[in-house]
Amino acid sequence: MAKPIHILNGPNLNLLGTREPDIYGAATLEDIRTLCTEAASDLGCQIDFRQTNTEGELVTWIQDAAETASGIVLNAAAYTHTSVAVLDALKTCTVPVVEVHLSNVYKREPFRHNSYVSPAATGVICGFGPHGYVLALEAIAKLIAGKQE
Ligand code: CA2
Repeated sequence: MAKPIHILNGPNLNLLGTREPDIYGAATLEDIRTLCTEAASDLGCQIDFRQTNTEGELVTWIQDAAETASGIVLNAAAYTHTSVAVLDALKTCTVPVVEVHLSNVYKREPFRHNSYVSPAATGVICGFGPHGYVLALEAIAKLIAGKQE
């Protein structure tokens, strides 16, 4: 049985769909979970979809995923721009890591232009809303399939 792709979401993403629809759209995190479940089914892979508001929990999940996942889709939310701990945890991962942001962070405030995740990520997707998660799953599925060839 292939390992699942872990989809890890950081702080405040549980509020999606309730506030700031002009920036983040109307979809809730549950809508994104459903979208990812459907995309994973089409791609023939399993997912483990989670959200946390705490930095330590996110770090622990990244450490766990390094052992138990075939790849990581990570929207670290605000920790993207602040967390050396998240970067250090990602550096221990040998599986593909795709950094995802719903919004185009480069069109926003300058403090969102720096990412502690990007130096440890295989690739970055931002600005495509929830569809970015599907693009990230497709990218990881392709990388995993390429390794098996
Ligand atoms: O665009 C993204 O996906 C972000 O990772 C979202 C983070 C933000 O700090 C990053 O710069 C970009 C914020 C997530 C908070 O989401 C909320 C949604 C609704 C209401 C309040 C916050």
